[in-house]
Amino acid sequence: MREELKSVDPAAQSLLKVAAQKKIETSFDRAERLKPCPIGHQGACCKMCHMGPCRLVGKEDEAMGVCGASLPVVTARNFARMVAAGTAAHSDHARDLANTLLAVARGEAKDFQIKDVRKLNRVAGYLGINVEGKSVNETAEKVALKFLEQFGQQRGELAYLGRAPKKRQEIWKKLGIAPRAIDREVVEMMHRTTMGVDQEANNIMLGAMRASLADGWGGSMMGTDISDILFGTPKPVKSKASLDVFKEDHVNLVVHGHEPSFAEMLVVASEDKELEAYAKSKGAKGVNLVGMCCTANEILVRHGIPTAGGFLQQELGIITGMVEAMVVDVQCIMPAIGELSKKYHTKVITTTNKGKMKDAIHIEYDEHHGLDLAKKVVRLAIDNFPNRKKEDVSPANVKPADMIAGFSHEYIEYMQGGLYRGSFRPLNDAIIAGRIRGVVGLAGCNNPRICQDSMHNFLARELIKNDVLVVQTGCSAHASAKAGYMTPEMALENAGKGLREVCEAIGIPPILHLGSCVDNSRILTIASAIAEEGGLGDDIGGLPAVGIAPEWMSEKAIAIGTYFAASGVPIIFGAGSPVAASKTLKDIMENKWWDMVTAGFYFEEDPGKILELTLKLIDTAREKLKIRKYEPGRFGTERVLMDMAARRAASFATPHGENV
Ligand code: NFS
Repeated sequence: MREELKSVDPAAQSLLKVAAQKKIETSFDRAERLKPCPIGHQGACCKMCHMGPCRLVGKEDEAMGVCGASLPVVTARNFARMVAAGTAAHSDHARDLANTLLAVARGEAKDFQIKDVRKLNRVAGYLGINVEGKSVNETAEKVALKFLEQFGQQRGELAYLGRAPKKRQEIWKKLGIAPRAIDREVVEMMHRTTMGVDQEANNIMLGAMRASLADGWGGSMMGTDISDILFGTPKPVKSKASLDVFKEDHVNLVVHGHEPSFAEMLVVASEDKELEAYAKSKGAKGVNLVGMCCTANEILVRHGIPTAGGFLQQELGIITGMVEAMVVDVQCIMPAIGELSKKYHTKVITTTNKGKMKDAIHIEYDEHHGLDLAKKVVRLAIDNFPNRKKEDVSPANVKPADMIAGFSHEYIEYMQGGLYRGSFRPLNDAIIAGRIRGVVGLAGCNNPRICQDSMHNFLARELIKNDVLVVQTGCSAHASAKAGYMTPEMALENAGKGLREVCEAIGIPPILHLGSCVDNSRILTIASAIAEEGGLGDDIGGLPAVGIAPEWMSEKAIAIGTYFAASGVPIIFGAGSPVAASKTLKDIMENKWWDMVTAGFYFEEDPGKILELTLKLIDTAREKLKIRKYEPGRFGTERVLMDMAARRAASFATPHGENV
């Protein structure tokens, strides 16, 4: 297949050509070579016990496993297990962060500090912890312990459910899907879907919603909040995105994976003067730290560290021949990079006992010695610089795109009214007036079975053209960043008139980078704030908002999609349906869920149809809310309150000293 059909990113295309010339097989090639099993792909393969695996082919009401399991039950169980796995991934990430917060609070992890005390106090408030008379560390300890309790508590419900609008909480209660504890919901889902337990598809899917809510309003939300407390709440920051952020004259160190705490230490170590001198002694000008996947998003939104992109860039990064070391932790790390690294001088370094890899060096991360370990890794990368082979160096030769990232709930609130009067009023008013047609969360992975970034980029462009405000996370955000869509100027040229005016007035680009995939929780709290601000109903359900993951591949994406639907946001996934085998499942997710949680979950592969459905869902929500009918091109002549230049002059100092 031609490179242009594999990716729309010119840098990726260029590296794919290098791979082809060198006869290096990548995931793009393997996706062509390995056709997915059609039965498993649609959710019709049951391998819950050793009487099978059973392939449930044939008519929906006739297909059956050896035990008698029906097709809807098998499909629902497979889906529910994906939700449980995704929830486990995000939540285990949060657990590690909660332990780090506890260690910091107790003075046992001296390299970290509580960077955002304001956020700590706000979070303490959500958790019902009285901060009066307590030192910062005492509050942090209480918060960390409360968070850890959320995993295994035997009574009650997750504390963060209280952050959802009252109406939503009532819906969850009525359906019996309010999660009790994170671990419990994951364990229960595994139990219910094992051989011979839950035999009713609708009930299994209710369980899946409950487990997913333990992710969205549990693990993911905690992950976001603890990261903000420890490492700082994001605010706009400038950076660059491309496979060409590697520097030929520097030691290139890639940090890839998901958890931010070691990455924070690597940021410090990569700027260490002694290590810089050491790099110079080896013939390099310094150390160039670059991010990949969601770790990239974490250090991008807080420090402006450039990103080499998302999931499908990891092999291509190594193929540039310029990566001295790739440090990985958990999730979305392709096993293929171990073998690939042997063809180059690149060292792959694993950092957690949970995720080891053949052909990698293992340096176990421990927050109690974070900086020392980070320095060890940087030193290792520097030592590897002289091993770089000139003949292997293949830059993509595509200028990295400029970008602005770092829009948090707190910042969006702030920019609509300042530090003490922050609100969502201007945004709500703009939606009510029809300047903004609706809001879309564009998120999720890349998948080598789909031309890389093609759907993300198409949808981002078309949505803003249709006056839809786009918020992005994960690899979807990387796609827009690389395409140069995350600058106010670029995107404003393409946005519809109404949206453009609002963006100029409050000083935001029409495509907002909200962070990593756990930061999808920011979208939940923003949606709650919009609902509570007034004028757009009193629930997340019913808002003119849609979530889309057009190129998904991970179980985590399924957990995210499910918690959004269960929270009232309709969801559309591209890249094929894991429940396609069962019409009953399709009916449950597209129709019954509307009656239960006021949102549906759709699978649609055609990007044009995804766009159409998104706009239809938004317009229907507007109609039901009885707000002004959206009319394209209605706005565009009125006075601009504060243009982008003025807003910039008001300035925000980024951690790297640039003004945004
Ligand atoms: Ni999300 Fe982030 Fe990317 Fe997909 Fe993987 S990196 S957690 S799962 S591939 S968006």
